[in-house]
Amino acid sequence: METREIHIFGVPIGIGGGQTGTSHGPRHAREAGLVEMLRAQLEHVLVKDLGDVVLEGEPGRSRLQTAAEWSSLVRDQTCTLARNGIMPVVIGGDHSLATGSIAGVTSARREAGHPAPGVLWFDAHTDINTHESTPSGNPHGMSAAALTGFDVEHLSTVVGADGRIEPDRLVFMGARDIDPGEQVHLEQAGITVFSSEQIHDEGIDSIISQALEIVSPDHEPFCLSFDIDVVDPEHAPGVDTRVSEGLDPEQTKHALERIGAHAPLLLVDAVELNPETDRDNQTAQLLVACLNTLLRANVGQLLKD
Ligand SMILES: [Mn+2]
Repeated sequence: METREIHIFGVPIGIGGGQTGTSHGPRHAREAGLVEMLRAQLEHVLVKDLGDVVLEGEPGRSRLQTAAEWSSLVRDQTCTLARNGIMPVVIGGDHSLATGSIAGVTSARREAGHPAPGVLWFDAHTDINTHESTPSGNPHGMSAAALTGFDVEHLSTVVGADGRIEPDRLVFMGARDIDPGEQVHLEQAGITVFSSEQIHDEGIDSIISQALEIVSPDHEPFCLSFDIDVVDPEHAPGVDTRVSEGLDPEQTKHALERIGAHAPLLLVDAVELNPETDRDNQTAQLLVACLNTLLRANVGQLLKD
């Protein structure tokens, strides 16, 4: 049988968030057994750990410019992997890195004659502020804005025309902390948001079916950007920005299992793990378990592709 490859790399960036502890996320995820678990659990898949992408010499530039420089490195890496038919699994680090990871894969898909892929974005937030609308100034809240064509200083340059995604093929899952300016952007762009409240009311299965119908209607390959703060802080305290009323771990894993079984994944981001706010490695272990569930379910799809 043919072998597929998944390459993991870390992006120890914290400057895009409100705290800098997420820069230790990649190390923390590896210490929780990420690489060993995937190697043991994924059959017919070669799992490689490429180590971390590292930006040299940060001081002296703005946070947005620095975040954009990190994302530019990430973009080069995911673009090269996608061109070679390899699935990048990107471990953060703060969520600003998704600007680069998604733009890289999207540009590689366009280059190969495919449309921009759909993107499923798990997050307590919608990360769709610009530098004008943001209340916090944090670049990790602007990645989705740059990717969908809003003008964000420095980050939009990383995305470029070929890295841009289609707003009507982007879906947010589990959002529950949306700034007023973000609400305006979501409506302007026509982006679908399934809030955590809707998920609790309607049930995860119904919502996942609706979300997959938008990001991958004919089982086309798509991208997953997974911010662990989508899970309730009671179960995932180790994040930058805790927001209550989140998903529970079982709901989350069930959703990921269905996503993995639906279509081949082009990219997985796993971001915002902050060991400085974690409790007994609970969040790191949950993140590793989530990735394991997702990718085990995706193996059959990858081998079919
Ligand atoms: Mn996020």
